Amino acid sequence: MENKELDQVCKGSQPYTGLATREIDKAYYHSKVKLQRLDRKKELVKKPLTSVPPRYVHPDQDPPIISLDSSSPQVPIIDMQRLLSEDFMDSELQKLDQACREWGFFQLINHEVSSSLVEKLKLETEKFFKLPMEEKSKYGQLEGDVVHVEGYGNVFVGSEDTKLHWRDSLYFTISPPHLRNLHLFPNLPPSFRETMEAYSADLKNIMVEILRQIRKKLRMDETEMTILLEGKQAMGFNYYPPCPQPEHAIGLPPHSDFGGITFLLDVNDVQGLQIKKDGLWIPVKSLPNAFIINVGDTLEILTNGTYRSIEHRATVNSLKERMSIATFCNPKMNGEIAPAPSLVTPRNSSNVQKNRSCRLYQRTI
Ligand SMILES: O=C(O)CCC(=O)C(=O)O
Repeated sequence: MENKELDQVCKGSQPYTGLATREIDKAYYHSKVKLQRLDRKKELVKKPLTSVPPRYVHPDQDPPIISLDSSSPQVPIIDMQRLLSEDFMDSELQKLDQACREWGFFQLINHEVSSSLVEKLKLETEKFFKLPMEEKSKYGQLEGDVVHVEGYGNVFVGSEDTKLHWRDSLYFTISPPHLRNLHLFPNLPPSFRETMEAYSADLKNIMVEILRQIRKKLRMDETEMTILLEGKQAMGFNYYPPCPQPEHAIGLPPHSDFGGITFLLDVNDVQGLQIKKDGLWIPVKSLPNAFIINVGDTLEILTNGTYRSIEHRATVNSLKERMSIATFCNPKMNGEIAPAPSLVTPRNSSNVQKNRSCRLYQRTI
């Protein structure tokens, strides 16, 4: 964005747009932490925002039904080491099965992704979001392209009337490499790229193991997970700035994920994720060194509705910025998403109605 245009936005003579507002969000954040030296742009918005701009207002949000304390219902915890050990695998698999049926979410601990790799990715992520806006804008979403949601921006902005989310995100396909977006991935800072490649490979291994366990538990045929095992992996880096009226804005509105499973990593230990369980919004606090994993629509369909793809949302707060990293294990392109034949019986054939090709599905979400 040109400085002149930005100046007008900051003076309030022009409606907010995604890019300008991000600059304002950033300035708001910086003014909160009392930066010693304000540059020209930040000077213009020295006064922190005291209300949410209209395009960001999401009225009538359901409040979380409970606050987060030790008596709150907790997302089940699955221990990867126990899942792989002779002695405990049956009981742990039973827990995994129950978590996917009843919650659609679980926290995975003892997963063997090295904590140094995870910490490095968190640092690289923070570094990326703290880059000047001009730098980040180089990775901006392309318009008019089927892959336009890839890149840096406010994903899923459909038109000028679309309500915006209190979030910036960097989203792209990382694997298989030939599906990477060439305007984007090779240009990311090299240390960020290398770290995320190593992380993505480790998560792929965990995904393969979890899907293998699920297949075993549900007695699915060998090939019935192929659509996910040969699928593509995408990464979404989320940045939620502090918000002056968190009750009127939303970081990410209620949604379910399209793919097989999603791994969520909390970057800076600030709570924001809420999941809908039995009609109520429940806050989820991630455990140290854990991934929050959820079932996506494709796995719900594949398992003929046995496992549930649960609605979730990201809330924001007035004091702290929040960052998270979502890694999506999506089905392969052109595959047919349908219930696994081994799980369909005359009695349950109508559990899941959806049955369409991935390409069509991806276009219509
Ligand atoms: O940041 C979060 O807590 C949720 C992220 C999420 O749901 C997503 O990226 O799809």
